[in-house]
Amino acid sequence: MFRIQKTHPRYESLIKREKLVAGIEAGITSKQGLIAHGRGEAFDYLIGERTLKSARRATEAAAALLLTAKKPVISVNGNVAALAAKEVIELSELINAPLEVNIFYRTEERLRQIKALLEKQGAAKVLGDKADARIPGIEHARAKVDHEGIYSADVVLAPLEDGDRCEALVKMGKRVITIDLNPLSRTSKDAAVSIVDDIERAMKNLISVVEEKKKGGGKENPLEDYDNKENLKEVIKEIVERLKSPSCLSF
Ligand code: PTJ
Repeated sequence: MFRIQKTHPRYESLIKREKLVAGIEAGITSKQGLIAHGRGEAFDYLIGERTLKSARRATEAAAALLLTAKKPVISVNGNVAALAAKEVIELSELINAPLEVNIFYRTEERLRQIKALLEKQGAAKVLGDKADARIPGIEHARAKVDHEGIYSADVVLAPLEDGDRCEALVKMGKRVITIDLNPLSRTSKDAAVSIVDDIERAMKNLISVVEEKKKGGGKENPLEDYDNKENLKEVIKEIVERLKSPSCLSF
């Protein structure tokens, strides 16, 4: 890993890039993952690299959905594995949900590497290599899933997901929770709950809200008055307000 000085004003952002580069070198992240991350970075810049109020509301709803799910599954791709392996493992333990490696640019070798990484870091159950079921309406290898995992899940946490697959999962009747810095993506629009935030920040917040809820705290029924489309409009309002603020407009 390239050594980044902690004093660098963009330290955290540069470290994320280094983690993704290391992910590529380890055969975990796809090269296309770098491009996807660049798009995410651009949105994060507009957001102000912090968690918006609307993202906190979505996180409350996501935690409630995960805790009331009969069969939740957490989908892990090459970017998520490079940036937030520890956090997805911690969440899977907290909500007793398996992880499923489900990658867009599917190769069996990369799938194996991601599974091995998660297991090495302590994941109890990692699915994805059986690939004994298919998501209907999706072409080629991208459709492959495990029957006991995503295929039969009622709630799927699918961060940084492709729009086609999110739509197909929703058509299967699943409630999809996504984490995506782009509030305009098809995935953000189709999901039941979209957390518009960086994967690392979002996962850390989600873990702490789930922990709080398990102790009986937090908002009582956040799903009751949660409307994902309205919340996405709030995300855009918050971004626009920030861009119009004096701190952004002083050159
Ligand atoms: O490992 P694979 O083969 O499954 O590939 C993973 C990627 C992410 C390359 C693949 O799923 C892909 O191409 O995704 P998309 O369709 O580009 O969508 C990724 C979304 O994630 C985009 O809307 C990005 O803005 C968003 N994004 C990128 N980096 C982050 C992010 N959202 C949250 N946190 C990030 N760090």
